[in-house]
Amino acid sequence: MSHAYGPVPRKEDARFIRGQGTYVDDIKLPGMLHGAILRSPLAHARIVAVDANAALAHPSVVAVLTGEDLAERGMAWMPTVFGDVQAVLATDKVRFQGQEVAFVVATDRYAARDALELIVVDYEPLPPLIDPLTALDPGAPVIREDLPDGNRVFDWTAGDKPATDAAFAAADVVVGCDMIYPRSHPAPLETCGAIADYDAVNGRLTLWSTSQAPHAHRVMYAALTGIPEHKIRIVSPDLGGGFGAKVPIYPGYLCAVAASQATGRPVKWVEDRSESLMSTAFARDYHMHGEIAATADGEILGLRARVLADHGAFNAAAQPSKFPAGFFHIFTGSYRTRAAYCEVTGVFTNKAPGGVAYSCSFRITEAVYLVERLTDMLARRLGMDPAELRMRNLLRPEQFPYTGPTGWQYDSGDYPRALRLALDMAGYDELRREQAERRARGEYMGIGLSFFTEGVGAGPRSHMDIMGLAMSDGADLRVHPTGKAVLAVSVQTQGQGHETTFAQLVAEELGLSPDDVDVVHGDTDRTPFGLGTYGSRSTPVSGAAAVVAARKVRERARLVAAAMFEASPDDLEWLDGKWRVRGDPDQALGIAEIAMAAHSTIELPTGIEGHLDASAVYNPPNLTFPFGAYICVTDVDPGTGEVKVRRFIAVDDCGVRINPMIVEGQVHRGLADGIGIALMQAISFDEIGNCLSGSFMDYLLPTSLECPSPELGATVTPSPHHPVGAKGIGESATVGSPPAVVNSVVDALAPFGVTHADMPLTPANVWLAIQAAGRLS
Ligand code: PCD
Repeated sequence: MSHAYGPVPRKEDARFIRGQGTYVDDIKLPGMLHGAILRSPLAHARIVAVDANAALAHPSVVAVLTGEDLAERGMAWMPTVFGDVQAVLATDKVRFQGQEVAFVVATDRYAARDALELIVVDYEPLPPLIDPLTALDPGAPVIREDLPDGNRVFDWTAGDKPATDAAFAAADVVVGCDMIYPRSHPAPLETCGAIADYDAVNGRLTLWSTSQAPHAHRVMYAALTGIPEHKIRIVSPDLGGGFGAKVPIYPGYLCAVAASQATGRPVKWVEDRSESLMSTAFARDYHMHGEIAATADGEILGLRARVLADHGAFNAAAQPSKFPAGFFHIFTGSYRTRAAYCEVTGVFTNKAPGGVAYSCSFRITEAVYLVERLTDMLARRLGMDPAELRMRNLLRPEQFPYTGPTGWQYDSGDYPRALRLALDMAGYDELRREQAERRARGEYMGIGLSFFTEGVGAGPRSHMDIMGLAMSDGADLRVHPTGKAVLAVSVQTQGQGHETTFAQLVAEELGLSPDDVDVVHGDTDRTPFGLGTYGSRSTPVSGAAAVVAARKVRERARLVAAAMFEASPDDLEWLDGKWRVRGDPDQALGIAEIAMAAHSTIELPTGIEGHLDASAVYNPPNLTFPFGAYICVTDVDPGTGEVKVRRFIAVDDCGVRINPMIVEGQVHRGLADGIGIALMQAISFDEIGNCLSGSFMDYLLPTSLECPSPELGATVTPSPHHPVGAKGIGESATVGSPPAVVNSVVDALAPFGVTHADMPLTPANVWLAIQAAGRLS
């Protein structure tokens, strides 16, 4: 019987709603200095000279670091999470607008900013490379002279080409399209920042920083600074959102470390909004050509895709190292197909580095968008209803576990049930009738579907690592004598409520109240090693570790309880949160009583040293595969191109829900993300590489005005390999919603002959799509 799962109010909210959270920028240390970064105004230029003398003469300036200064410390370049290198402060060239060139340290933040203007940099402009489609042209400017392969980052393929070609040859219909998943940005409300405090006497570095992966970061800092790992403490306090932006380390963090070492004082660096949008991790930027092959009656036979991935100036993608295109090759989505094949080429351009998994489970977002757009196009070509076409091709429940044509093994699913529920909730047939009536009146209403499958919870250590570190996570569980527990985990919440849900996981296993369990995270001195939070992996991996540790505690408690009952452990059963003597359920001991006994002087059975504490390291056997069926209803004004999202129906299946309220909150958030991406957002550049999206005036965040109150539904198909059957949910709605929105808008515009339009579907882009189609109804 579950007693701890359920819509428990979030424990962390008590401090957040009272303004008592502690974010990096709230921390003030005695003698702390402030750093600011001088950034390149040019996208591509050789650095001839940097003159910092005037800045150094500023009365409040304590130090200025240039690339040369860092080079002397061996810190001018840093590793990226994907095994490339990235300039911390540029020495040779600048490679994107906004790149870090110098670091000023002053007694206050304003003086540091002012002094930036006193630094004189002599740049020799170089031709910029902005359009990824020209990156591999013979005459293209070379961005990375340090690498052998010109502007090519990687070539990567997955699937079976001959089998796919054969499937296409056998098809009655082939539909193809070029589509762009634009460069987007996670844009957490709290930007990135750090405070470095180097203690030269003890050789210890304490770094407070906005980090989704404190332990992995510690390994990187150790390699880069030469400070031994056990002398480095990373503290990631409350985070105001992460969304993947806080997975990499950034030059500003390292500048703070070097500056603290140089000045002997703590140094804080916090980026502003424009710096965040222009220089920290972008996401997506996939230029795709997709094709789908089918029979005349709508049976999907094959899929293929060719992708050009714009990686910016350094390959700072954050995803398991054996997968340069992330998990894009899950692009057959939720459908049966005979074969599939994809080719992805990554290129360098003069843009900010990144390629982070902004709510995308490592590029599954791009993959879902591709297959869901193609499925809709196929339906249109065949004159079939898109819901019917999907229903016909969805994997069937009896096919699970299902191994797809590009190698994924989906753990569990009942797809038709989820789609049926979404159609029922939407009143689909009625919506189609309404659409026909409106069309007859010259009103443009769209109904867009998407069905997605994600793979989250990286990952099995046999084939998933980041920087060579296998993706396992530890959990330490201590049970105090009075039965109150403290769980220490390696992952780090950014707002998604781990302090509540992880307490629920432990409480459920031990028959405690979630209030009796505190969760410690975000401090490498107090938590076990693990790879951190992203790719919706906390619940699948670290949550599993917490459950395994709790079950170890429960087994120890069984032995102690047996000694207390003077019974054999085999005669005990765990029932209703207590150990009981089988056949005599009134004889019962809860964890609190057993914990007190384990700490007392009673004689314990051999093999039990005392205490109930336990720890675990969890190596997931597979990813978990959440899925969902989404329906978006839009109204489009063809005169202005304005899109209104009228309704959004979302049925999600993330297996067993620990806290359904938090799960729904995650879905709300992800739907807003997806509406923003589909309708409003792109980090764009002019032809010489000026970033045109450096503020929230140009890079729009969706608000309640653009987002309807979503109508949520749930099905529960437990993961067979997760200890409690849970799958991740954090990114699902961001993955699943953009294609539903775009399919809806394109459906609305069908009478004009519009078959596709690239995101973001801003009023201007919608209007242009109507004009380009050139057919009025
Ligand atoms: N859950 C439950 N149940 C289930 C699942 C889940 O309850 N079945 C819950 C948990 O526990 C948590 C949440 O829910 O609390 C979530 O989870 P998951 O799915 O596991 O996830 P995680 O790992 O925790 O997290 C992560 C994610 C991500 S990834 C992202 S982007 C985003 C999301 O998360 N971010 C964020 N969400 C969020 N929210 C918030 N508020 N904030 C943020 O920032 Mo990446 O890769 O990083 O890009």
